[in-house]
This record gives sequence, C-alpha cells and structure tokens, in this order.
Amino acid sequence: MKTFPREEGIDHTLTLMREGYQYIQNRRESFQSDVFETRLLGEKVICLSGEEAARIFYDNDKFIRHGAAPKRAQKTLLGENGVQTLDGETHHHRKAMFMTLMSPAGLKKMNELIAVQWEKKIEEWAGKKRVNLYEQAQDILTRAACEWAGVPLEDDEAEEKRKELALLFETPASAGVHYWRGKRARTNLETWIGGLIEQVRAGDLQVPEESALYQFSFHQDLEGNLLDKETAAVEVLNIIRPIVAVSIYIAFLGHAIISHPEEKRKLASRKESALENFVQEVRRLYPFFPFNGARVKVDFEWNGYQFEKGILTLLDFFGTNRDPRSWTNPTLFDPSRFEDETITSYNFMPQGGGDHATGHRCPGEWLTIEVMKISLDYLANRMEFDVPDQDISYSLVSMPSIPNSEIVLENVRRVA
Ligand code: HEM
Ligand code: MYR
Repeated sequence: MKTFPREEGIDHTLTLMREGYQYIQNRRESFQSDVFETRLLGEKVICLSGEEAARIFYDNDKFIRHGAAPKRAQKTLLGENGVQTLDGETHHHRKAMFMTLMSPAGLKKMNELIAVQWEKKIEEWAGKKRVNLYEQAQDILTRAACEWAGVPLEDDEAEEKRKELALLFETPASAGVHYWRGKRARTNLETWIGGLIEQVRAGDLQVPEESALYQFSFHQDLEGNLLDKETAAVEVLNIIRPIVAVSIYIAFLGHAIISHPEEKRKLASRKESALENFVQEVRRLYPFFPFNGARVKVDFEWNGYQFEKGILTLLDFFGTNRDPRSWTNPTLFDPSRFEDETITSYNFMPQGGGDHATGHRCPGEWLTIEVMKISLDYLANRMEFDVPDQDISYSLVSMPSIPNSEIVLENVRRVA
C-alpha cells in the first residue's frame, strides 16, 4: 500500500485560510499527486482533485455526508439537518423534493420573475448616477426568490432580508464579528421562515401548492412524518439563500463583460448558445464554491492508497475546473471552449459533480444557469452603462470571492 503524500505539521487551517481557493491546487502541483494528506481543524484530512478522483468522491458506496460539514458552515451557510447532511434512502427521498421544484414550469416561472425585476431595475436606475451591481442583483434575487418560494415579502422588509440572506453565504469562512453576524442572520431567518411554516400548516397563510414553502411544510419523510419546523425552515432557506447567492455570479458576469469586450460583442446576436457558453465559462473560471467534504463510508483502496472509514475527504472543485488535463489553456477566459471541449459530470463542477438525483450535486444548477443567462442578456444587450474608475479585481484567497468594488455601473440606460 502507498503512503499518502503528506503535508507535515500539527494543523494547516491557517495555511488554508492564507491560500484560499488555491490551497489544494498548490499542493497537487508540489506533490505531483491528485491525493494528499493534511490536517485541518484538528483532524486528518485527505484532499482530492481532478476528474478521476471526483468519480471516487461521488461513489455513494465509498463516501457519506453525515458528519462531514464543519460546525461553522452549519451555523451560517447550511443550517442543521438539511439535505446536505443526509445519505442513502433518506437523502434520495428529501432530494426528490428539491428536484420536483426544478420542473420546466418551475424554471419558466423563475425566469419570468427575474425578468420582471430586471425591468423594474432599469427604470429605477435611470434616475441614479451610480449603482452597485452586486447589491442590486441581491435585491432582484431576494424578491424573485421569495415570490418563487411562496414566501411573502413586504417592500419594507426586503432590504433587511437581503442583507441577512447574503450574510449566510458571505460569512462561513469569516472570523470575529462578521462570522457572528452570519450566525445571528441564520437564527433570525430560521425564526421568520419557521413562523411562516406554522401559519401554512395551520391554514392561516395560503400559498401556491407548487411553492417550496408549501411543499416543505407538508413534506413527509420515509416514515410518513412531517419535518420538524426547524428542518423545514432550513430546507426553505436552502432554496432562497442560494438563489440570492447567484448575485456573486452576476457580479462576475459584470466583471467578465467589462474585462472581455470582444466576448461581449459576440453576445449581441442574443443567441441562446452564445449566452450559455459565456455563462458556463464564468461558472468554470471564476472562484465560487471552493471544495466540499465527505467521510469515507467503509475502508477501500484506490490507486494503491488505503482510505479508512470515517476519514474526512475534500474534493477540489475550483482546481478541477482549471485542471490542465481536462481543459486547454485552463486559465484563459474563452466561452467557445464549450463548443469543443469534452465536458463530463466530473471535470466541470462549479456546483458539484456526479448525478443530481442520486448524489449531492446542486439541484439549483439549471436555475442558476437560466438566471445568469437572462441577467447576462440584460447586462450585455438591453442596457448600456459607463464604468467608473474602480478596483474590479477579486481575490483567490477570501472565500467566497467577490470583486473588490462589487462592480459599480454609471449612467445606466436602456437600449432594447
Ligand atoms: C448543493 C453550489 C445555487 C440548492 C450544492 C453544492 C455546491 C453548490 C458546490 C454541493 C455539491 C456536492 O457536494 O456535490 C452552488 C453555487 C450556486 C448554487 C455555486 C450559485 C449560486 C443553488 C441554487 C439552489 C441550490 C440556485 C436552489 C434554488 C442547493 C441544494 C444543495 C446544493 C439544496 C444540496 C444538495 C444535496 O445535498 O443533495 N450547491 N449552488 N443551489 N445546492 Fe447549490
Ligand atoms: C449556496 O449554497 O448558498 C450557494 C453557494 C455559496 C458558496 C459559499 C462559499 C463559501 C466558502 C465556504 C467554504 C466551506 C466549504 C464547506
């Protein structure tokens, strides 16, 4: 049996925080290995990267998610006892609920809600000199997500909820006050949604049957029991929060059209395929969800390495999306690569890999792509704007990464 290439030392959490998105990739390169051992948050961890390793990570006979998510991610981003922590039949059953929401009719409804919000924004921005794209995208997405999910949102609470929802995904890797704000935002949001679930169950609040709020309020587990109120709230937030997180991708769309005017010009045809390739390239290249963790289910051997039951294992999404074995000129922004490169469920993983229904791959992937396509069409074709002096650069260290200026647009005007 081979020994894992190992990063020596007691703990490397601080190195991970210093190197961020590139932590796993840097060691893959220095060890010349797709697998290495390190220590993070006080325990032994195996890191994996590349397509071949991803196939192992997504083998349900080899890895489970129970006990894999770090506490600080549960306190902010994920919540407790949500679909991300389940395995086997229980996972499959809960996941099916999410998949049902992503029906063609569901996605079409979301597209319509997003377009309505963009139209309103163009009107509103005409009277303003400058707008912050990241913040404004969050407002669009918060309103559309709540309506789509059946969650009533008054105009005068939209700003508070937007800020709290954003804290859920902005703070999991933060320290001090910022992390504490993220935790408090989760408590507040779960209390809010929990209250709505009680009202729906009591028949005091009528919401559309196909909405997430209704579906999770009355979802039965495999024993025929309703979810407890807290878990149902976590799952409703597992719909609303990530929709608001698409604001990060919208800020990166802004970054990409500012940085690549020649690629922006190719969008003028408004051809679906051109918009889609651009969106896919943004999802491939820009840093977002860095890696995810699972635990070894039973002892197994792979490529001469022994994986022991219980060991925490991380799969590098960021590095795999720019692995030179899968991608030509991997760090080049080139939407046309989606015309001719071989894309698999394991070499292109901005939102996880493997199978949506049987694995943990993001059920919101199609919705994300659709919302990004509409938003790109608005940004590239339906409006013009000036770009004032600002620092649009973004970090490959802080997670999640957001362009420093959050993308400021000036003198926005409608063109189509
Ligand atoms: C899971 C990323 C948008 C709902 C995941 C995973 C990633 C991810 C990396 C874990 C995949 C794995 O471990 O195999 C993202 C990113 C998004 C996004 C970067 C962009 C904003 C969405 C949207 C929704 C959503 C829009 C819902 C409307 C979920 C849920 C899971 C998940 C419920 C858990 C699935 C499971 O455990 O089976 N996402 N996601 N995500 N995502 Fe997303
Ligand atoms: C969502 O589920 O809300 C969408 C994606 C949010 C990504 C936030 C990334 C933060 C980095 C934390 C790393 C923790 C990995 C377990």
